[in-house]
Amino acid sequence: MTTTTLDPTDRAALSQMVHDAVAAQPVTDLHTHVYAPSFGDSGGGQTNPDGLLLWGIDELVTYHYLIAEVFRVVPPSELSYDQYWNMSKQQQADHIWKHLFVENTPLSEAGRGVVTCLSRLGLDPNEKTLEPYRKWFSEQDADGYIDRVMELAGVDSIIMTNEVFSDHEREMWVENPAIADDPRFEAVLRIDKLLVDWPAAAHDLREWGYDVDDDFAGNTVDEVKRFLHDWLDRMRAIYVATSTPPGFAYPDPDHPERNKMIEQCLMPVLAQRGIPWALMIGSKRGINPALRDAGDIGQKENISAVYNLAAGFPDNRFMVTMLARENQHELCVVARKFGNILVFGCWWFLNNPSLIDEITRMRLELLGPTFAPQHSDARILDQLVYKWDHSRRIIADVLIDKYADLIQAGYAVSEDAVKRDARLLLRDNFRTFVRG
Ligand code: FIX
Ligand code: ZN
Repeated sequence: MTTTTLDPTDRAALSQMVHDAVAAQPVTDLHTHVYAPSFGDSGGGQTNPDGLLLWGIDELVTYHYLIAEVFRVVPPSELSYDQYWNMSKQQQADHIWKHLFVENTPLSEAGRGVVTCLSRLGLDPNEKTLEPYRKWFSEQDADGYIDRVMELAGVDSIIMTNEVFSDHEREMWVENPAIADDPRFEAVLRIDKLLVDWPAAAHDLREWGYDVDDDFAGNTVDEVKRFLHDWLDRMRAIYVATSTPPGFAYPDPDHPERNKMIEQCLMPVLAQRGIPWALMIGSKRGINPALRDAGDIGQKENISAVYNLAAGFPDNRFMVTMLARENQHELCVVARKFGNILVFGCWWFLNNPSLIDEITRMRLELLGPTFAPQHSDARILDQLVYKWDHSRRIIADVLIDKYADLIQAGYAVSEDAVKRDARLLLRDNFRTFVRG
């Protein structure tokens, strides 16, 4: 039991104590798009282009955030979208490296992230071409590299996003139900299509042997529940996730089948199994479809769906993240009213230092240490290194100010308390919430 309490006037000691505690705390990365190597390794030297595990310099540099950014430097009038997409992955990476990292300064968060990754891996981030990095990455093996990245990032578990409505991924699960038996990874059942496009999802379920009707008649409710149980069992999923459609509402008078899906299928199954539903609210997909994954935006959504669900299903638990900066304060206020809500992450376009600082400060002031401040949303394994390096520093800086305010008010801040709070914020709030 370390009962060191701080000299209230010693800000430097406080700062060191908090940064050390946050840096040392293993984090469970509760939402990523990173896959175990058993899903196919397309990283390093591009061994398997159909693999779902992405890593290495060409993947890092062609992250969809950077694709969007390079088209601001070299607009489609100079290099059309088709010309870009017809390039090889290496040619795409060379194009981005030249225009965002060599001829311009990588001042964006996604740009700085690549620099942080390379530096933390012990490489010089100032190379004029990608060849030196390609050589280094070609000498790494996926399994050992995963361990190295997790160690550098301080990540104790990589929580995947497993897309049951992706034919490519679903077939892997059907062929090999043990595909995710890798202690470094845990699975999450992602079911957007069930909520976003029920008729299309119903067609898929019928193809897979579930007796469902578009109008929810007959055995539909029982069969959707069977589908959910089957995949929750197969994946041993620790929660179910949905990126909700624009204008998401609950209840939604214009989408009676969505209300039924939630009320009669999803909520009963998740309550019975004691696992949460992660609501990811505020994306608007494909406003520039030529950019593919980079073509989405975020928009303000109606907070009433969140409090109607939390109030309407008190036996269910809801992880909630919202994509619009404008939704953050009201989400905190709603979470104050419902203990079955876990607010999490600075999602996607909020995953920038200025907004992580603002949002984390707001959350601590309204919720205390009862939320999960961040997830990486990494699509490429190596990104864990920069996303957690950057976020840990900001979370620690915000905590320092909050502890300083407390000390100023006369509260004795101990090293144990600081370590406990870091443990709650970076791992245990989430772990406790998914266990229920
Ligand atoms: O819906 C999601 O899980 C989003 O995070 C992704 O669709 C998005 O492309 C992303 O990776 C954001 O960081
Ligand atoms: Zn995501």
